Amino acid sequence: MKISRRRFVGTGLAGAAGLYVAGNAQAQQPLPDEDGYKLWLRYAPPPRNAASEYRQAVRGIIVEGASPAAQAARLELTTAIEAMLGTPPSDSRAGVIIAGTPSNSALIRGRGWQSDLAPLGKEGFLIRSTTLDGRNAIAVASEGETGVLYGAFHLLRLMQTGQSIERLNIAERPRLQLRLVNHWDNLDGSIERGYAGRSIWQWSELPGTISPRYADYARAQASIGVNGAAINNVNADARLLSPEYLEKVAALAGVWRPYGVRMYVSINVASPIRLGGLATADPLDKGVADWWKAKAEEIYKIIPDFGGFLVKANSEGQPGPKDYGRTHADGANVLADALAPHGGAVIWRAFIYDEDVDPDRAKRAYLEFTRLDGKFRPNVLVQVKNGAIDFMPREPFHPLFGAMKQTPVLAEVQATQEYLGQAKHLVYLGTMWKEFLDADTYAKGKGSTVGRVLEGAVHSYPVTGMVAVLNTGLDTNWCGHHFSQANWYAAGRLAWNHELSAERIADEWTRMTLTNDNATVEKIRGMMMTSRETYVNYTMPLGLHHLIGGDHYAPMPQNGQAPRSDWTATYYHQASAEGVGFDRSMKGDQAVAQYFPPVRDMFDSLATCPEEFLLWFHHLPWTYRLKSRQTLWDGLVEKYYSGARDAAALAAAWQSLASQIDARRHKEVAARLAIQTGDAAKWRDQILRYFQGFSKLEIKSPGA
Ligand code: GCW
Repeated sequence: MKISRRRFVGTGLAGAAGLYVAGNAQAQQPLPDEDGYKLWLRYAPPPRNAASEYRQAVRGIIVEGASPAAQAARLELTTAIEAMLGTPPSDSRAGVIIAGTPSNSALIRGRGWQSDLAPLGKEGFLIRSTTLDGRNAIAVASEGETGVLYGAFHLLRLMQTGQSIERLNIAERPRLQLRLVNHWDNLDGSIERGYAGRSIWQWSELPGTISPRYADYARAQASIGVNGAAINNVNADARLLSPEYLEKVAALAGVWRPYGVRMYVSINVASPIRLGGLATADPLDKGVADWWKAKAEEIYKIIPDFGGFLVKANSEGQPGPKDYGRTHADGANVLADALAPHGGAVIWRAFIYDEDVDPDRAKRAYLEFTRLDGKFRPNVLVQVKNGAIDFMPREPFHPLFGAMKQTPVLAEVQATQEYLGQAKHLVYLGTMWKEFLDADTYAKGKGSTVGRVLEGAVHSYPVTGMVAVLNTGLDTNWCGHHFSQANWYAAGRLAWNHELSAERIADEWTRMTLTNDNATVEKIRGMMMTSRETYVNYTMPLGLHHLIGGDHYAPMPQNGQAPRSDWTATYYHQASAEGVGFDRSMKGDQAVAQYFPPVRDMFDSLATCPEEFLLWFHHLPWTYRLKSRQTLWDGLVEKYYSGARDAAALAAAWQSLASQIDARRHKEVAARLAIQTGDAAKWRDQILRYFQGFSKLEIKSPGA
């Protein structure tokens, strides 16, 4: 396919080079308005001192190879450097970037780095300072073309964040193999839990019309190392597998291919009935197995590098193998057998919570899946949400991490802030995901962190990965809230390397997206780093969870009516005159026993249970003494008050940066921060008043 030169058409910093000097503390002119479309790939002029270094280092770009992937790398480097530095004069004494693989580039092959490249694989890369014909050069090398592209983006990131590019010797490889996103986009253009406009996939126009946004999407994904996307809602419409839609899917896959983004689709398990006209979708039925085999063949004919199927089955009304008395393993295996000859995978979600399994929703998935461990085909992966309930503002890690010894487990996190202020609140999730990835499961003793489980270092997994439910929509800035872009960015960066710090990721994103001015970056990073704790405090502190109603936005602790008890709030908080919290201790429903012993004991004992999980694991009297010696009631009051106060402080901090950010984005973020500040105070008051109805204790507002 042809790679168009039109990048980020019609938006943002037109002809940015030379318009202003980033590191804008002394800027005289107002910054040009930006709309956020370019995400973190704005390629704004670098800080002045860095720019002169870069100008010396980068006068020319040589990307050998004619494939679409090589073209993509060439185009990215060329347009980025041009945007950052202005059109460089040719200067034979100055430097050049050479990029390629040993097989498509004689200049790379000639360096003899093959043995250094081999362990990095086709997605890993080297970036090294070297020479070419006596001139300084920077080489970006990989065994694979996607690796070259990733290396190019990495080099550009160094420049976008104002770092020196002299004496480079960088070797990177992704820690996880599948770095995926899931879109909960429906075929009618709506998005389940989408807060940034309608779906970016224009189904009615495809395959004839290819929006330039599709390639920009793929570029953004490649820039953070995302290598696959499931395009449609897990509450899946069977029609997606019809020939008509598959042709559209194939067209999109073609746009993504040069950027190393593979296509996955969510399937409806009842497709053999709904599409194929069969009488059953029983996974053990021969006709059903044949139907899936034929469907897989049909798909691979038009999408040869198709990634596989994502499946939500027997969950929240979706059909599944249990409808026929079969297990989740039976359901996954029939699909796995159909995909295996083509190299595809089945990603089976563990988000299931049938009420007949256990009275406690938090225990159900573990009970169902641990007994199936070892029964799945090798090309089946189980996709597990970070916590056992559902993307709450804070959950302990899901006990399935570390418990599946023979089945590879992918982590599912949610960038769409369904329960975290949606696209209205500034909540940076890098810190939340790090808390999760760094949590120690003790599955094989100390150091068995979730991150290490995911990379197959605890139990050896043939395939590894992490997935983010993405927050993109047709809004010009993709994510609704400008700061929600940071969650997309962080999801990719952490899937690439879960050991990166949340702070570093926030720093990178801020520099690339907003400004390189150090003092401003520091302030914004500070806002981002505390934002999630702030959100927890004004919504569900001390281990409270699921205090929500229908829209999952405003907390609704009074919610006691729903088609299922485990969709209410009262089921979870269990507030009464005596106290509050869900007793999952060994004296309660023993959910703690699903964790490995030291973790189980830590959560079980009030002496060691971290207070942020207190009411997740324990039901306690309102007068229970916290570590601070405050009563539980007073402690709760303090949390809610500090949360609302800190939300207001976020808005004030942003206000103080008005001269450092372009007026448009500053105003748009400020408007959302005003909503956040107002809601935080409202929610604090509503929730405390509700619980006060049980505790009958005074709300002593701190500082009041
Ligand atoms: O968080 C819940 C959401 C549902 C979603 C479900 C899931 C796609 O409220 O909207 O459905 O989880 O993850 O399957």
